[in-house]
Amino acid sequence: MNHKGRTNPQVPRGGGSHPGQDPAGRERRASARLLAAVFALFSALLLAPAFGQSHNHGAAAETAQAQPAQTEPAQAEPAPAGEAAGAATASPIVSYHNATIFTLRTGIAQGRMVYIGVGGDIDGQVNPTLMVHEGELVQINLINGEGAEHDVVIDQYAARSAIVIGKNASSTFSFTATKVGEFAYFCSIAGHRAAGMEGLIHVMPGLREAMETEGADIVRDPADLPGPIGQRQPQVVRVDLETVELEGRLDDGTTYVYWTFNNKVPGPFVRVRVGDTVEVHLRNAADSVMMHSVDFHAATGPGGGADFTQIAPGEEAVVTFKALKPGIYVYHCATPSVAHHITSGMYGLILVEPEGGLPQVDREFYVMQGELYTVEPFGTKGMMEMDYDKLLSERPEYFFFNGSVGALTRSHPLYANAGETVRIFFGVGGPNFTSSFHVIGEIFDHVYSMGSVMSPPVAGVQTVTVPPGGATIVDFKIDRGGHYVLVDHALSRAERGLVGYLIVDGPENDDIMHAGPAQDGAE
Ligand SMILES: [Cu+2]
Repeated sequence: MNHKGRTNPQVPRGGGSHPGQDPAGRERRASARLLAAVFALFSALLLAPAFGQSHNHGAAAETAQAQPAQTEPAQAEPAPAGEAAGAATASPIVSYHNATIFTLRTGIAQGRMVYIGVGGDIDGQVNPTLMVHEGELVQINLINGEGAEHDVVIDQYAARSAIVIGKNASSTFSFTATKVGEFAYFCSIAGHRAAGMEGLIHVMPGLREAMETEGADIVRDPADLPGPIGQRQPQVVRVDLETVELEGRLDDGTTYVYWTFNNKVPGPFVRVRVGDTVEVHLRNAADSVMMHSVDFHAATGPGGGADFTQIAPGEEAVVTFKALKPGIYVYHCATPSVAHHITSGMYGLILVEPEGGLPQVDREFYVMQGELYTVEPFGTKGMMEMDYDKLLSERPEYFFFNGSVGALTRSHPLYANAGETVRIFFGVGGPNFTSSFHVIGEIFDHVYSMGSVMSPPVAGVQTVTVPPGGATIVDFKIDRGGHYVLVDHALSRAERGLVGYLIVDGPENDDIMHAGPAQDGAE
């Protein structure tokens, strides 16, 4: 299981595929766009099923090792069509795929012979229109649903399936959609096309990325963190992390291909106590493009674990470390170019509780700040492309909490009640910008400066500075209701997405603050 020291020559070890690093950058960028487009498509099609196979992982990883990364698997070995598109991911053969897959089952609808879509957007549709983009590799699986002989033919591409004979027989074929337009697919068995077995394949011009406006929700809910450990003896704690690349929603109508731990930004909040042994199982999803790894700032040892966890898609690595010092620490991917991996979303926090835990509060939250470097200016619709030059010269377009613009305003504000004590574990993934973290309308009662819980907290703080790769803990009691605003007090960044709400239920007009002049005798 432990792949330490193993290298995979088929997959570039970082750097190689980053656009903009060399004079050939333009061309590479173009291919990266294509790759990204293809990937986006695949993440949509296959991500959910990819999770279902996590238990097969060991075997899948071994098989994937033997697969050249460049193989076009859909052509190399068609998946059994009877399993439908989703199940195709169970085979590592199609893990590096870059095909758009449709599955059609033959059947009868309203007295006519038809094709019926299986899985994905076309599920259940009669003679579905197959939407693809120019240049995409298209794979069509045909399943015989009722027992008569059938096939699928697309004349314009000179593409056709084998004839499927007998119920549940299946066949698969693929072709590259080089011609733009609408073309018929149909059954070539005599009379079947006229009987209803005909549909359209619509090949749209341009890359898919230009059309995509929606993406997966990659936002980590700030309330999504494990509860306090408190009193218990040190033990072995297993941590499962999966590196997943997916097209996610960056803003309304704007997406980006995030690289994540466990599909969200930041990655899962890891909580252990001092003296625990942390056994980290890092799995790189089979449909990843990049190698990934993990560096725990809470660990003592080479690369914080990154030296033992550089893994190719489909692989798994295990590294174990002792949590020697309590504190709040960042973890992040440490595969070159590290800045690229971090900006794309590969960071999270680990809390190593001191013996007995932290003082109790009513609510705890998990917030991390990051910035993103896109070719397109802030506010552009469509799918964003990472800009390596901007990354190197530290000129971000986007700043955000928890992975996207609006993550902590529109989708997941922090909620509390007046009178409660609140704690925010706040970290900066970055990769480059130091945060001047502040909650507008509040004063931090306690700040665990520099993330240290071994030193006494500082009392009564307005704004706390948190460097990239650093974290802090702030506690405060909320005295009254109202909307409070989380910001980096370098407020230009709020205009680029960096803002969050703390919505507090409770009386909003009281003697601590109220509209108008001081009231007689009250103050
Ligand atoms: Cu990575």
